[in-house]
Amino acid sequence: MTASAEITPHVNAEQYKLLYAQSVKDPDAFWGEQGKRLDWIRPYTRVSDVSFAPGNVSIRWFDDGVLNVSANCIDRHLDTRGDQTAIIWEPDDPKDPALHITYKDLHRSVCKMASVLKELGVTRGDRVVLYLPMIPEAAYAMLACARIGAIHSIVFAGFSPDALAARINGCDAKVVITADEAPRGGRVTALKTNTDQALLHCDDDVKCLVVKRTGGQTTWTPRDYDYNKLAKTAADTCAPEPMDAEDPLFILYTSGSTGQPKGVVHTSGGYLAYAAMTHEIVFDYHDGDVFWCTADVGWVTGHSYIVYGPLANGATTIMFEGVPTYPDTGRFWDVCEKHGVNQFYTAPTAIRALMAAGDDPVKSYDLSSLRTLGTVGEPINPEAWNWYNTVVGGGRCPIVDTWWQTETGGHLMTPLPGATELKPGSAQQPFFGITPVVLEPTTGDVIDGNDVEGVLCIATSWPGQMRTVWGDHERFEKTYFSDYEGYYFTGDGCKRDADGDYWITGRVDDVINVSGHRMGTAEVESALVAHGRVAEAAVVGYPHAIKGQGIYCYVTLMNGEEPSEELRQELRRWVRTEIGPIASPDLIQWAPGLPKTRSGKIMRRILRKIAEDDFGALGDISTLADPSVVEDLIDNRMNRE
Ligand code: 6R9
Repeated sequence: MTASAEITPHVNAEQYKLLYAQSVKDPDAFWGEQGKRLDWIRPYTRVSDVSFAPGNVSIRWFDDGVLNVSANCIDRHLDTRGDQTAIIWEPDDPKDPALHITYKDLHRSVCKMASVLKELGVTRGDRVVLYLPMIPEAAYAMLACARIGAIHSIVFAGFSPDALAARINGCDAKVVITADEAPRGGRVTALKTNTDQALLHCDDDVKCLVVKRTGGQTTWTPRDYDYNKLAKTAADTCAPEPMDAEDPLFILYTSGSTGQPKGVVHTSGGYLAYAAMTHEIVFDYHDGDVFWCTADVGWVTGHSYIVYGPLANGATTIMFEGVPTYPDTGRFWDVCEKHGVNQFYTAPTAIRALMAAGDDPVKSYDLSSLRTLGTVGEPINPEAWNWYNTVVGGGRCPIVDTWWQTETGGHLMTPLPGATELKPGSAQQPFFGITPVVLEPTTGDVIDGNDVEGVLCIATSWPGQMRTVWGDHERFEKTYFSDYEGYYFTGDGCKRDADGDYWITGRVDDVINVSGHRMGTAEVESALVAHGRVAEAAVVGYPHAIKGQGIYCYVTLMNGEEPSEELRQELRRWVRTEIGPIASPDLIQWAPGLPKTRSGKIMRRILRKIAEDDFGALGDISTLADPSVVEDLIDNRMNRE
């Protein structure tokens, strides 16, 4: 399929090949040049200093350079585009006016927020947790932290008080920034009330800065500060703090296959250069374009492609507070038409949900401004891809299926508009400087050649790579560098087809992907067993038409407890409060016993097959302690409709 939109791509097919070859042959020369995208207070003389060696993993880029991320996203644009819109804020309710925030406005608001944070005692290196709706203040707060050298850690506003408390404590935050309430899809979440609950489990000296969003009633405690009041008198200038390239910019918690979520750490220079470059090249962004990434800033996609990448490039970026289906299923297209969106970036789960609403809601809007479409978060099925291509893109707009992770800071594999012959469902080719390798899962041997399948690792570093797990470098090494020595292990499986194009096949670990949100099955299990009536639980993913994967739970109750529909509902509610609505179980099957090996290990492979309705292919069950358990589970499996 050929991309045919009226684009003047930054790279064509030949240039891609040539530049890619250069980028992997001499990465320091390549990235040394790309680092110049940024303004440096003190230019770097060293480009990379990297070791993936077990016991000694260390990743440093541009490490003697000094810069400030907020100055790169704001100040350096003031002379040339001070009056250009930096952020278009589109509120939840389309009847409310959108805000057009210029680079000058942004500078002023970020300086005010930075001054307020300083007044609260926040200094370089301190951690600040953001628990905010998708409002401009979320971007102000991110950039204000960057301006004064504080490290932000955003907690998605859909997470529960418990999850928030764990993240505040996990990074010893000095301040939590929240809002009174978060409107979304016509409903409101009481963020401040959630924060109050969370703070009951945190140190008394954690301060809470409250932004007004709805004006809804909040209770004020001695640790609370009213942002809007403080901002009135706060200085509207604030000198950007000179930061080392390797000073942390942010922490973002993400789920893994074991234990509680870990704090992924990204640093300043390399991350920003990588976010800026991928934003420009992958979306074929050009000066003057209006760019829209529909993600929430609580996820890495929002960090890199709502805030840091676009603003570093001096773009106009849209921040959308709402959901795709409110007030109706035409909302995305309404916003595209209203603001003349040129690049549109969303998740397959949203595309599938909107596809189910039919073509009419799309066709009633003028989408002729669109040039590039993007997807992220999970594999996209060809049916959804084709609908996106023909109905939304009118067959004119290349689709970039961008594969990447919280850990990678920016896109690692993706087609490039105008340079790649597109294949629905394939992430296709590595971005510049990225060296994917396919390994044999058990031996770790590199599988060369095409038409092969295995686990996906990356052989060499790139500037946007995470540097460590906050407070636990050992966990970083163990999670990403110990299974396959000398490589960064992505946790994903992949195929390389006969043409050498890559197809991500999904996680090979116990991580599931629900509506593009990463979830460790272990997290849901530990929430379930924390309930007094549950003895044991095993959680797996199963194919779900809209969400990609649904959450299937096998629950063994305590002796004497009787299964009931009420208990099922209660457990659902329980998990929602323990983790958040995104972790809500779709199906709960009562399991008198779970299939275990003689050494007591739950055989998830079998549970996965049953959840997938694929129990004809259970494989070897000879190591089970009690094979009859499996028959019972098959007989009582849940209807997936
Ligand atoms: C950016 C983001 C990462 C996991 C990743 C993979 C899946 C993301 C994908 C994709 C197939 C794509 N994933 N993009 N799978 N095609 N285009 O999503 O980060 O939340 O950390 O999730 O998402 O399994 O390992 P994160």
